[in-house]
Amino acid sequence: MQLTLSIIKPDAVRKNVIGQIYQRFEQSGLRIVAAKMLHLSQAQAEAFYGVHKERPFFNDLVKFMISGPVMIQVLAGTDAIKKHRDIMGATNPKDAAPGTIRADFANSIDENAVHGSDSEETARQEIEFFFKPTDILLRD
Ligand code: IDP
Ligand code: MG
Repeated sequence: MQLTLSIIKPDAVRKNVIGQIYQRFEQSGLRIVAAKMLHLSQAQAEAFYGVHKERPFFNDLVKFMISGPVMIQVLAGTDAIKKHRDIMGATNPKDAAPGTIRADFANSIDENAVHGSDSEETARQEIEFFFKPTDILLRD
């Protein structure tokens, strides 16, 4: 059993496809064990994406991530981090395999519908960034 952090980004929330993306999680065997909708502040978005602060796209990424509400959830399951990354698809939707979330719901590399943790360490840090341990409701 593993936990990972998922964010449905402002473009996908604007498209009204939260439910369709949740269905992908559930169909792949992942469980939503915590969730909240937030409109991130600039400081929150800058801190969350701090690892990318030297990248040329950082300012645009932050601006996009605060352009509207996001839906944030913790997903649980066997091999959840990789399973989630697999159903998300590649960062650039042009490279994303057919049937992945980004292939079906993202328009561009800048506005690519979803975020997912990429390792056990980032999953732990990213979950902690948004949720208290008591927010996570594990069950069988
Ligand atoms: P990931 O979301 O697939 O893990 P990362 O490399 O961690 O991809 O990049 C974080 C986010 O930054 C991406 O999801 C995307 O929104 C944005 N991003 C990454 N690379 C580029 C780029 O080359 N141009 C514009 N935005 C980018
Ligand atoms: Mg990443």
